[in-house]
Amino acid sequence: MPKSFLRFIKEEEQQQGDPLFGWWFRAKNTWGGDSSNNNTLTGALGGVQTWGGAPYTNLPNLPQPMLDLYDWNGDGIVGDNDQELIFQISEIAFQIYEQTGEFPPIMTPADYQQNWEYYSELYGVDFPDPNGFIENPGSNAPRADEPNDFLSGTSIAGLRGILEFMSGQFTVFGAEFFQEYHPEFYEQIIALYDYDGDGTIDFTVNQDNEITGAESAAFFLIYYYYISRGFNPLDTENTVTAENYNDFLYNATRLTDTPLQDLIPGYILPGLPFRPTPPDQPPESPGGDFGGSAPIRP
Ligand SMILES: [Ca+2]
Ligand SMILES: [Ca+2]
Repeated sequence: MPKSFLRFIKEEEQQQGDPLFGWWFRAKNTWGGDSSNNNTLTGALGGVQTWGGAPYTNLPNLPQPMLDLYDWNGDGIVGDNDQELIFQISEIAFQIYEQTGEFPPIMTPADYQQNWEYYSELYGVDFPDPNGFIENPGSNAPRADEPNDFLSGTSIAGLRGILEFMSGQFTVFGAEFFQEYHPEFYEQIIALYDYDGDGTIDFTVNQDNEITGAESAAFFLIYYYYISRGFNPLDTENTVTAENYNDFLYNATRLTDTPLQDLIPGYILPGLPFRPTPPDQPPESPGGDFGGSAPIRP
C-alpha cells in the first residue's frame, strides 16, 4: 500500500513538475486524512487510533519537534482538530493552485499561526483561524481534543504512543519526505527515537506477536526492563533516547541475570537487534539503570 502510494505521488510530482504539489498532496490526503471521516488512517493526525490511549483522547506533553510539525491549532496536543485544520488549509491551497497555477509555500503550524491572516490577504481567500480551532464533523458537537489523563508523552508508557505515531508517519511518507521538506525535524526525531540508527522509525509487531521493528524491540526492552525493576511505566519519566540507548543496554545486562529478550512476555523477539558495547565512560552504578539521571525507585 504505502509503496504504491509513494509511487503514485512521485508520478504526480513528475507530471506536475512542482515539488510543492507533493507536500500539499500529503498534507491534504494524509495528515488531513481527507477530513474527519477518515480519522483512523495511518499517517493522519486524528487521535482515534493513535497514542495507545482511549478513543478521542490524545497524548499530552509531546516533544517540541512533534508539536512544531503537527499541532496546527497550537493547543499543545496533536489530534482530530489538527487533522481537520490542515485538511481545510490544504483544500484552500489546492484552490489557489487551480486558480493561479502556483501553490502557497510549505507551511508549518508556527508559520501558519503567525501568518494565516497575511496569507488570507495575499491570496484573497479565507484561511481558517487556528486560534481555538475545533473541528465540527457532521452530527458531532464541536469539541476540543481531550488530553489523555492517564498517559503522558514524557513517560515510559507514553513513549509507545510517540513511536507508533512516528512509525506510521515514516511508513506512509518515507524518510525522504522528512529529509527533503523538514530536515531539522528529521534530525531531531532521529536523534531521539531512531534506536537502531537506520534512519527511520519502525514500530512493528507481526500477527504472530513477533517483534519485527527495531523501535518496537527497543521500546519493549525498555518497558519490560523497568517493570522488572519495580518501576511503574505510567508515571516514570522516560530518559532512554536513541543517544543513550547503548548505555541503557549495557547497564541493563549488568544489572539483571535474565537475558533481555526473555523479559518481554507475550511477544517473541527473534533476536536482539542491538549489540550493547561498553560505553567509553562506564556509567555510574547504582542508579546506573539509566546511564544518566535516574528517577527515584519507589
Ligand atoms: Ca492541536
Ligand atoms: Ca530505526
